[in-house]
Amino acid sequence: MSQTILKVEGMTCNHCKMRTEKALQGVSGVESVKVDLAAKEAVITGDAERAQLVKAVVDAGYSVVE
Ligand SMILES: [Cu+2]
Repeated sequence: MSQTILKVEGMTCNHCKMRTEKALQGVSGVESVKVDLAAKEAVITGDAERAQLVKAVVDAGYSVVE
């Protein structure tokens, strides 16, 4: 199992945080998700592909800084 850290831009409140978490949890292979709103960081564990994780965040309306 691996860990992926994404820098997420565009989240402004707790609602955004929950939206991002939900989107990431929906990606196949994801075991757990932790989003830190202040740090603009999402920590994902599991065997999901990074590209799929990025797509989920973008589809939710936010962006990922590579
Ligand atoms: Cu918000």
